[in-house]
Amino acid sequence: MQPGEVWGNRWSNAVLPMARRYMEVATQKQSLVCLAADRNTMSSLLELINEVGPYIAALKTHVDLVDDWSPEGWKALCDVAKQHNLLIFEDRKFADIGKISKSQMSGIYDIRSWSDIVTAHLISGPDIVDGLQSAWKDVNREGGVLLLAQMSSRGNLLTEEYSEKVVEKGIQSHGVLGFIGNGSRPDELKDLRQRVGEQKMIWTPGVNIAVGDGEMGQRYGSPYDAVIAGSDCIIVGSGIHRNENPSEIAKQYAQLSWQALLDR
Ligand code: 5BU
Repeated sequence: MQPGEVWGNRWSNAVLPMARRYMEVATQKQSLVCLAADRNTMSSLLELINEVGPYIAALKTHVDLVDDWSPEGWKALCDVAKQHNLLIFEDRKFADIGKISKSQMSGIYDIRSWSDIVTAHLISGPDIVDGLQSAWKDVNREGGVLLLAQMSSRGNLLTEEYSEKVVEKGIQSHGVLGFIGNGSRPDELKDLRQRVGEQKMIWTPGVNIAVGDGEMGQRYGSPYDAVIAGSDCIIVGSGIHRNENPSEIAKQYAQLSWQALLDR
């Protein structure tokens, strides 16, 4: 199956190369799953990626929560992710002014050199996107920025008015791959998709086959409903990495998400 056949307008309207790359990988793997690999040791991360690599399209990291992080270990992990043909997405949630966000893409973690996608708030204004893209450019790479238009956590302060402004600015910006939407609330997602239109992506955390409240204010909605409502990628963490059989459950999330895209 060709990506254009399943992704329709999202494929034909895509401008940023990273958008097409994601849709190609997702089509090839028949999976819209991004694994939120929130484990604290290099060995358990590696083990997890090797187990579920075939069933996911992207790997989401929090580089600063790993206890035994080292540059060599991280490089090895990224190499394994590439062998599984995964996009690497650092969920850094940059929020500072453009030039500082740019500097934070280097530093000890050197996020610009291995990430394909990063998250950012637009709270400091639109120049943050230029800052992040210019960091990638300095190492001859081009990535995609996902702007937080909504969040999945209870009581978050991203109001509808704020979200509308993020979308209004973000859809005009070349370096923006798309938006983070709240996977736990399909109705909110539908509204977001209407505002975003057909060009940019929506990726959604807060999804789990077991719908309901999670730990510390996290909320979960159905991954199938999220895709039907307009999500292009479901971000699943504990639903996979805390399951006793991560590869089997990742396969189920993959099938669910792919079926939802076909149904959409
Ligand atoms: P979970 O275990 O499926 O709840 O993990 C969710 C992941 O998505 C975790 O890495 C969060 O940092 C991330 N996340 C989120 O849960 N909600 C949000 O609004 C954003 C990111 Br943005």
